[in-house]
Amino acid sequence: MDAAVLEALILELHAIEAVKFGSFVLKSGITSPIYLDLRALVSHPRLLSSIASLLHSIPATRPYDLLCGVPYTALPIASVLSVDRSVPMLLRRKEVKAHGTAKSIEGSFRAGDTVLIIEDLVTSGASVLETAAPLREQGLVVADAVVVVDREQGGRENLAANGITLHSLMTLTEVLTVLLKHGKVSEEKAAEVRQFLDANRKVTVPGAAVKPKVVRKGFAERAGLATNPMGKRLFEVMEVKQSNLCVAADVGTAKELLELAEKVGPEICMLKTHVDILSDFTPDFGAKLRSIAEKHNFLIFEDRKFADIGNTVTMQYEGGIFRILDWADIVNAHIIPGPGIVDGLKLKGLPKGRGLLLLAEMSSAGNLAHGEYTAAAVKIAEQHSDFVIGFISVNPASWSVAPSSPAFIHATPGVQMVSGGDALGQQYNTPYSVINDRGSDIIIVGRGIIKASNPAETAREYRIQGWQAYQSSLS
Ligand code: 5BU
Repeated sequence: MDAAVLEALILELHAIEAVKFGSFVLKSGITSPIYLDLRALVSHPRLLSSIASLLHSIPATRPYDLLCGVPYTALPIASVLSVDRSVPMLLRRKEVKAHGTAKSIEGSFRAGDTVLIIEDLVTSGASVLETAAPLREQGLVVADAVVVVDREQGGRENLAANGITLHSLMTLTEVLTVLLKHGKVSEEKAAEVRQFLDANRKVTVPGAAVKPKVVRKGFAERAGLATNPMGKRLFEVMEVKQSNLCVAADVGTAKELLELAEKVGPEICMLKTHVDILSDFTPDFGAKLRSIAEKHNFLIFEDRKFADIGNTVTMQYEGGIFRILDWADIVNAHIIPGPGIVDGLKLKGLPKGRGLLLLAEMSSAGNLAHGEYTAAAVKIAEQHSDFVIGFISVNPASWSVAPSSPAFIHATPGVQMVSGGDALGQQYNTPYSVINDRGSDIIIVGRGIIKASNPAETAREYRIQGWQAYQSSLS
């Protein structure tokens, strides 16, 4: 955009108090010295209209058939653009009705149509992704998002990691520079905003270690190649439910876990448990969970991470209070003790038709599972392909020794809509980057879903993102 036009626009936004300085608590919980609120635009039709036409003048990476505004602030902007340029619009419902037609997208479209997303502000990119997910679920293509202001807090990178190119009229830095030039903000406040921006950029570039995109066989075809019945079943469930989502049910009680399993059950191929964190565990837990798993057709994966000698793990698997063998379809094991651990688990698990995942990599910062260690996991898996169904992997596309059979499945923890991490070393990548760039098959999501205000709806969004990423890696 022309510098003079940009300058005038920023001054107008300031004049209508769409840009404010002070101390504001943002949706993410962080305190910001600058606040942008474009809701005021509805009271200024001329400005609204010029913003809409400026957004229209941004070239998208591919031609689009439809527009969709992110609810709610961007809806008037999208409507004006739609009317001005005669481009039909879609409406994404923020709250999907549980009854009636329960449509999440309103308006006419055909699968394969391309939709341009319109948004007022982008911080992490999460809101754009929430709108992209149900559009993509309907078979619509989302390649570009145009926004008025990019807050430069990782949104561009997070959207790119989900296959969406972000285009903005202006960045927060540009807003600040113009307002400073015109004396609308003090040097002192401007320095505070700059400091805030530097401290909150959160730019993890997911592309840093990204390999060429993985091209793989479909899950249905891989089901036919699986030698272990549980591995075969997992592929089949994934194909039938169009889900490569595993929810990590890290809640404190069996009661909460069973409730969560009911809620997210329809969206998942697998539920991952840590049975030893349940304070109210009773011996009937397994039977109760299995009946929910049967009802919603998902597998149960107890993330037990066995790590002892063969003889000990047979007892840990079958006995004790938890009797994991009775109810968990799948368990996992470290390979640190050597192949004897697999022999031990197989002794108990194989006759019951169970499957095993080997920990080839981990998601936490500074972990030691890489290189030779990962290669050793592959070797052990190949020697026990009757029982080992695959791996806990983080970036299988980067492995120097890849498993020879596509029957082995990769499941990856450390997944959220936005890349980043927690305070204790967990590292997150996006569903798109995990499946499409890193070559994994299943996304394992814990807090991204269980801490959401609506876990069922959020699980649906993760399922769609994971499935779309997988589909795009097929072609
Ligand atoms: P989160 O809330 O999405 O960070 O939960 C991740 C889950 O996956 C949690 O249950 C971990 O115990 C589990 N996990 C992991 O995060 N990283 C690993 O390398 C392995 C398991 Br193995």
